[in-house]
Amino acid sequence: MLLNDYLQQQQQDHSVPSSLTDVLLSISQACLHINQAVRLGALGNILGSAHTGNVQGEEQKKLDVLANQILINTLTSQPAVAGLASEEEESFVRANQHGEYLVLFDPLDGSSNIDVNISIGTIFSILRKPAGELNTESFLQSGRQQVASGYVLYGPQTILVLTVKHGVAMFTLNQDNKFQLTQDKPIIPVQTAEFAINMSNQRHWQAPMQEYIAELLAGKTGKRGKDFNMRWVASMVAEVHRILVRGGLFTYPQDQRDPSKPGKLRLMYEANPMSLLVEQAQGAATNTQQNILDIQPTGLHQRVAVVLGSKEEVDYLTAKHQHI
Ligand code: AHM
Ligand code: MG
Repeated sequence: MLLNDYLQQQQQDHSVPSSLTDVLLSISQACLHINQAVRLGALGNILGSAHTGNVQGEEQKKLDVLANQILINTLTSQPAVAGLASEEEESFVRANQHGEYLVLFDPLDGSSNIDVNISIGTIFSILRKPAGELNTESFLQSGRQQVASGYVLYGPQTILVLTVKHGVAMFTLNQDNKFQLTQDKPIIPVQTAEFAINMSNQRHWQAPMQEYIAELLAGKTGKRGKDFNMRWVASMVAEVHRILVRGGLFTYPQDQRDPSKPGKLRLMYEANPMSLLVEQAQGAATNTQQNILDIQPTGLHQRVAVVLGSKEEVDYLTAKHQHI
């Protein structure tokens, strides 16, 4: 089944509005353009730095800038879109006056992996536009309010994963350059023996995280009584995809370096859309103090600690944080 047919079925079975499916189709079109650029790499002159910085002072790669522009161009001409917010833009972007939806995105996630040909992705989140004048507050809705979210993974295969809040669907880009349904309603196993964390930050972690990872590393001979395996791709899209396929725990924790930055990942462009997918696949997502989807945002570019994946493992780690 192709993406179009899947979305039509969602309209019929779950009354998903046709305007929402239009937005999702526009996002998928934009991602096909991004995919073409990714596949060409050096031949498309898309590798390397753009020699510019984004709003958060991070160096932008050429592909960050290109992917951002492709999404903005495509979505501002989609009538159902009222406004956009991007990890790469300081303020929101106005689209169509009568649009019903707001689209928030990280155009190119995993930027440090672009030049070395390791999986990268695009992450998106869709909210309803509240009534009245469009302003920054219109976007500051909790993750629970999302009507859809998803990502496109530019890996060995190009894969689109989305939810319209009736389970998760995974599509693989076929030879005709169309997204074809390859897995419907994946379920994340509740238990796991695999974790993902950037170990180089260990000295900065808070005590509960130190204790938790030490238990995992102790393996069979430690408190947990089993061996754990570790993965770290440094592309959240690839990590979440692995967890949707075979389970696991992913965390980018808050650490002691800068108290004004609770974590590296962004609530609106990364944590919320991924948490919705994980929850729709029966996993869990938390900042260790509350469900990520219940956080009331205070800023477009706000950061958050993230723990997500197999439910029992997320609950185990969360319990360790209850006494700090
Ligand atoms: P980006 O949006 O600038 O690419 O940063 C987000 C990425 C995530 O995909 C990934 O989990 C994390 O940053 C990796 O960070 P680190 O390089 O510190 O391991
Ligand atoms: Mg990014």
